[in-house]
Amino acid sequence: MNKSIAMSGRVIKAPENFLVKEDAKSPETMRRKFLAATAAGAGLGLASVAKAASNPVSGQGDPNILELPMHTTGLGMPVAANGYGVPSQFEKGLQRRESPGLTRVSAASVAFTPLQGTFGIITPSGLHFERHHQGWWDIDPSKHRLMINGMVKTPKVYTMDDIMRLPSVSRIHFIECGANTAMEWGNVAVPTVQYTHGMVSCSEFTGVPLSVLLEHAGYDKKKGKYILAEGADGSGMTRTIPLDRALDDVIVAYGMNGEMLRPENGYPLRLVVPGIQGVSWVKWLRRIEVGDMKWATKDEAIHYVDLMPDGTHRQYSGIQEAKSVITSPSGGQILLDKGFHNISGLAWSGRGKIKRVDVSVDGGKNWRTARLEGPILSKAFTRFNIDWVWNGKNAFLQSRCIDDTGYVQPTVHQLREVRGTRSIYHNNMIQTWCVAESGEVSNVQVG
Ligand SMILES: Nc1nc2c(c(=O)[nH]1)N[C@H]1C(S)=C(S)[C@@H](COP(=O)(O)O)O[C@H]1N2
Ligand SMILES: [Mo]
Repeated sequence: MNKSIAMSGRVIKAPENFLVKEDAKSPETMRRKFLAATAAGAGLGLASVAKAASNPVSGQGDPNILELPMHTTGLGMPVAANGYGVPSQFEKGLQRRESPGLTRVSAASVAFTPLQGTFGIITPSGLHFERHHQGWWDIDPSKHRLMINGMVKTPKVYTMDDIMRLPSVSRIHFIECGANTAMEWGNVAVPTVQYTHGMVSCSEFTGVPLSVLLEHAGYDKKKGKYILAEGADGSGMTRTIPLDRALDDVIVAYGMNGEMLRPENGYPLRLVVPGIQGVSWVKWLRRIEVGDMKWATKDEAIHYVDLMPDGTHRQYSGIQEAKSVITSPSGGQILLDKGFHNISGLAWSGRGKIKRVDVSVDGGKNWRTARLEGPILSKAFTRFNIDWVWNGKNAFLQSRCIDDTGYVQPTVHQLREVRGTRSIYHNNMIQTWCVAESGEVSNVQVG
């Protein structure tokens, strides 16, 4: 049981009492076994068995002696012991992680969000995935500038102070790297949902609508068709975005989850392009240019193109189509026992709101509709839950979402029919987790 807890991080936790190490033949263990047997006979659940076998208050030791724990008798920590609060020492296992060997240097890599251990729809900022092409920087905001130029009446240069005086909006949106779930085009060697799906996160972003800045500069309403967004890091990150989209819901953001952006996520300024793949969410944003043609920069001509089955390349395929995944139970976890389990997961669509999520426990033969937890927001994570009583036999867990355009998340075979197998980007197939009779959960591909 200790093993399963270490592997799952947090999701399927045994009651604390089960963590007590025991000598198989000690009188204490014998007595516990006896109590367990009687309790089971009396139809009591496991949790109550555990309680009966240990001190009712401290949860450990002799049940007949009332030993109050230190946290009940002593003086606790003072306020502001952590000027900036940090998670409990018992939650240290929950970390964003780099996939070893994915890239040659860590500065051009990705650290994945541990989706198996987050609740609700907001990704804690410290667990937000990070993807850099040439490392991250902690840029001095007093020196940072944003230029708006190109086909505009008055080119502008803004300081951070200038930007923070302007009207702001706060919106909750997911950001997903186009390469999320890329490994699933091939085999199923990726063990956990952190690595299969962890290049997606969801935060509340605060900033100025790009439309406000474009209006200020007087963009060319007749000839302007696109904008180019440029970052201040050495990767030369430049991305074309259609002007109508730029004027719609794009934000020049400085805030994330109630505070300034984290350096890894583009401090002090990044572009938020709801529904569009992560690469267009240019970090350390320093320039927006208005133009009348697509720029075909390196990150849209060589990279971020989809190789189709007929050998052609699909370009500018930016929208992240509807996708969902079960985060618990998920690969690498172990179910401790048959019986009741809550199946929980996330769904999102780059085109709008999630309308429905169905869940199958038999590899897609039968489906039940899951409960969507509120709020259900456009281009944001939607959390779903559904009850499940596991009979202890092999099970194949899948989730399938439908967005408000009516689009249905495809199976792996449906996706491959259209896209072939040689793509990297935009894999939104239905994910399958196999629950073995041992309770071990692993990544598999079935129809
Ligand atoms: N300037 C700059 N912007 C960038 C990148 C970068 O390397 N440099 N990486 C892009 C990619 S590929 C992704 S997926 C997202 C990741 O954003 P995050 O690190 O906040 O998760 O940032 C995008 N914006
Ligand atoms: Mo990305």
